[in-house]
Amino acid sequence: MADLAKRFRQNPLLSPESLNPSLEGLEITCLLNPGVFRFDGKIWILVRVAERPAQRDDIISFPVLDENGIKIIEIDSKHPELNKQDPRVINYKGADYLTTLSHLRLLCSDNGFDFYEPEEFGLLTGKGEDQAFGIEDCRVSLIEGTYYLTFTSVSSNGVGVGLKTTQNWKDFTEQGMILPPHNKDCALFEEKINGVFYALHRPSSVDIGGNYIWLAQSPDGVHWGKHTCILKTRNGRWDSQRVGAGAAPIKTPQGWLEIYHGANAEHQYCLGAFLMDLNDPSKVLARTDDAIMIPSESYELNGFFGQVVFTNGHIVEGDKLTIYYGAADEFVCGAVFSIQEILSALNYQYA
Ligand code: MAN
Repeated sequence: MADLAKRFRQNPLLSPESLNPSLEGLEITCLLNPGVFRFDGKIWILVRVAERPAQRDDIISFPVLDENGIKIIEIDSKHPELNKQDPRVINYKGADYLTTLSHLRLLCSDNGFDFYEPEEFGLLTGKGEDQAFGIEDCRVSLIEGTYYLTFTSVSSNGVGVGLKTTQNWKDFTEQGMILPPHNKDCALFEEKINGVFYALHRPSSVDIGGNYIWLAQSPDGVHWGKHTCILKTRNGRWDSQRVGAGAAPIKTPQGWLEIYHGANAEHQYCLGAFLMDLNDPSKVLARTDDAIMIPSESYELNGFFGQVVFTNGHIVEGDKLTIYYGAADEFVCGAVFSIQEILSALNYQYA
């Protein structure tokens, strides 16, 4: 099947050089995976900013957070107990660390492609032991006048889902870790179904099981239970190794439409879609056989981690779905889809 995305001709919209680092001595390495929402008549993105010091050949250095703020860890790059195969993660003396530290930053736009950083909003940075390696990949869902921010909290304790809520983007209520490790890719439905909050999330299992999408329910949007596995990886296909939800499901007459990412064994990240029953989203009605967006432009193929299109934020206007996405884990880009075209690509007899 063809790639259904109409990429912005302005892509990439933002690159690491577009913003200033949060601290002297750090560089922005990646600008990626924005959460997206409307507020105050504008389109906003809550972008993940991944930073580290300028790298030297002989030393690997990266920031972590402790009670005094940012601390830089330095490791001899030839150390026998260092594994640095993956640009995103290193293993040193048996423990995993991230090569960059991420925070979230607010940018806004009047036209959806020129984004600027308004002065009066602060950075959202990791806080406390469970966010010592940063916070990442935030989904923003607006439910009954409150914005729910679900993001990845990373530390040596593991990778879990944190939640903050806000109404004005200045005062935030910290709701703590709502889904413990290993879990990420959590997107809340933007309305309750039969009085109940619903969320998609992605626990990972190292042994039996896999990187599958689950559905959870909650009476209040903070405490989650009744977890059920709804979408699995498919052997030998574009989504064979991992699947994870994008942003909030889109309500259509046919059902809740979710754009998701899938990765294969070569770590190529593509996008696909599935459809859930309007009344009972644990029923998956249909799924695309093929990917609807495949990394193909140079800014998607080459970057900090190439061959990646990853979305966790979008804007819906009638049939027009504008997704914002991270390309090659380094740039922020945009693309437009027709919702009808995605619905037509769904297979109701999917395997
Ligand atoms: C994976 C990648 C990284 C991310 C970590 C922790 O390795 O998605 O970008 O930093 O997980 O979430």
